[in-house]
Amino acid sequence: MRLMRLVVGCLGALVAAGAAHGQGVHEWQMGLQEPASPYAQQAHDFHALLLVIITVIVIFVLGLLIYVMWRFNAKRNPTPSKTTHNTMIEVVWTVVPIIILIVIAVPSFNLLYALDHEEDPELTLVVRGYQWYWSYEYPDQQIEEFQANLVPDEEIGEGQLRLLSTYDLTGRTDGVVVLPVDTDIQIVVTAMDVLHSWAVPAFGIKTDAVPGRTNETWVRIEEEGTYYGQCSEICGAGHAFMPIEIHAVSREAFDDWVEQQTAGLELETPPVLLTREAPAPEGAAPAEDAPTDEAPADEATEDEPTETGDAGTATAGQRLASN
Ligand SMILES: [Cu+2]
Repeated sequence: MRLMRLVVGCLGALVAAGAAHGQGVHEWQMGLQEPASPYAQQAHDFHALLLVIITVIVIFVLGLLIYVMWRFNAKRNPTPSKTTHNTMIEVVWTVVPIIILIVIAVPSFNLLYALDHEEDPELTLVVRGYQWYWSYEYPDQQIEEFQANLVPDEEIGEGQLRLLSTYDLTGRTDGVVVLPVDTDIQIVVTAMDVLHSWAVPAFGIKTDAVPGRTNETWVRIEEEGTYYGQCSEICGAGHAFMPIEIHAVSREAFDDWVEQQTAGLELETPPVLLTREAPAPEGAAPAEDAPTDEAPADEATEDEPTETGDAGTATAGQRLASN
């Protein structure tokens, strides 16, 4: 009884710890990181499905082995059967594995294609792997390539994590990736020297960074917060020391950050903002096909069906509630 209470207490503490941190990493973490995007959730569910399937298979095979050892050992079964063929069993042990593989393949391919690329991204992040740090660039926001280096142990500050937090060695920026939530973000990954891999578990992303080649993936972050990742391709002596730190913020806060990063720069075209029109840079002629001109129009057309859709759901919800 006391043991039972201890186990329940420990489980409760683990759940509480998970809830307190929400996303990212925390001490004594068990299992996978909390999924932060719809497709990370799908990957999570797929993992759970596979766990059930392999557990059932292992228990079934183990049970068969134990039964055979007990029932057909030399003492209990002195004259063994000489059977070599049984059509029924052969059909079953061919068809059942095929069905299991199909059950695994369908969600697997679904997920693979869904994560492959986003048709109409709202934001593009360019990631480059170097020995041994990552660099980031926001082409539409006119934010030039900046470095994200590992924070050395002796310089870890408040709220930073050893081997996971990043800063910009050059001092030009914070050296942290800032991304907006509820936005379809295209992530373009390449490497400048050797193979690296840009992996953020909470996003369900692990994309190889290959020199001379551009790989693509995408994410839609659902919750604000700090997310971490690491290089996941052995790339040399500093492989373990090139972390990824991502601050997910609201779309408004992201625009503020973009304006802050581009303030005082002489830009030919204004940076693309997500929630408002960017002020034209001083002295620059208004660009004819500035992407910012289209953004509000798109939003306006998108808003209408959403509103009616929401109203429809609300009435459906009310109808359900009144029943
Ligand atoms: Cu690397």
